[in-house]
Amino acid sequence: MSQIEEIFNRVLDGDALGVQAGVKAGLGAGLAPEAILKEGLIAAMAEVGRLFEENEYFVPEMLVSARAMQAGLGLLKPHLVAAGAAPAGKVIVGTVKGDLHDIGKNLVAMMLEGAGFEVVDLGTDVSPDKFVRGVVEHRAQVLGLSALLTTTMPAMALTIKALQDAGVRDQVKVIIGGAPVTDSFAQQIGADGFSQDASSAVRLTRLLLDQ
Ligand code: B1M
Repeated sequence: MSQIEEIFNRVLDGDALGVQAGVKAGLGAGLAPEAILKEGLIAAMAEVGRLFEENEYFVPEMLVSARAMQAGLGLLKPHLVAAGAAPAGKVIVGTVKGDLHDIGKNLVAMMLEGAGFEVVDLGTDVSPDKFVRGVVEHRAQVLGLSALLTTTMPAMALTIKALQDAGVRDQVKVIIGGAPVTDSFAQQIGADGFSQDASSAVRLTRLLLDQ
């Protein structure tokens, strides 16, 4: 079994210590951090989702797998995040109201930090009002919203509406992402952009800020 398969399997088992040992061993053996991330950790979470749909995994299994993935991600972070120079801008990120999924959002935050942005992470289950307060208080140039549930996607539209109602919509670019989110949804709700994954979120942020 390859080291990446080993990491993949340990995530499926929800074995956080095993994942950490696998990531350390993989890095020590010279595996690319991006390969460990994509083919090991992210691929395993996709498989967890498939097993959940097939009723082979239930919420507790999803949760321990998520914890195991986060444990591996913590070790990968310094390898994915290059030391930034002067901040390239300020970005607020958060998972929208009603939604507790944070792994994708954490990855986006990590990649943005790596690209030199100052990131303020408001966490999960963030209300539209809290996003508005965050934008105003931190004078953020970009607001990044994440949603993993089809039922919480409407909270993205409500957040944009709250920015409009507070009179600050034109002070901030809004980007959205998450597994069920699409480009056409972004256009429909008046977001400034959508990205499929964490690295394209960085490209999009740079583009929106003319960098
Ligand atoms: Co949940 N869950 N979950 N879950 N969970 C999904 C999302 C699901 C697709 C599983 C399935 O059925 N196959 C399904 C949603 C179905 C739907 O809405 N259509 C689902 C469900 C149903 C639920 C519950 C309702 C289950 C229940 O209670 N009955 C419940 C809801 C709780 C809530 O939020 N209120 C629930 C709970 C949980 C756990 C808490 C157990 C756990 C989350 C733990 C955590 O995040 N700390 C969990 C997990 C782990 C998953 C799966 C298995 C994995 C998600 C993940 O972390 N993926 C997921 C299945 C799946 O996605 N295949 C599933 C890895 C991560 C790196 O990818 O988050 O997609 P992702 O992020 C990517 C991109 O989407 C993008 O970049 C990231 C990196 O490339 N991206 C952005 C994300 N945000 C972005 C923002 C951007 C740009 C890009 O700009 C700002």
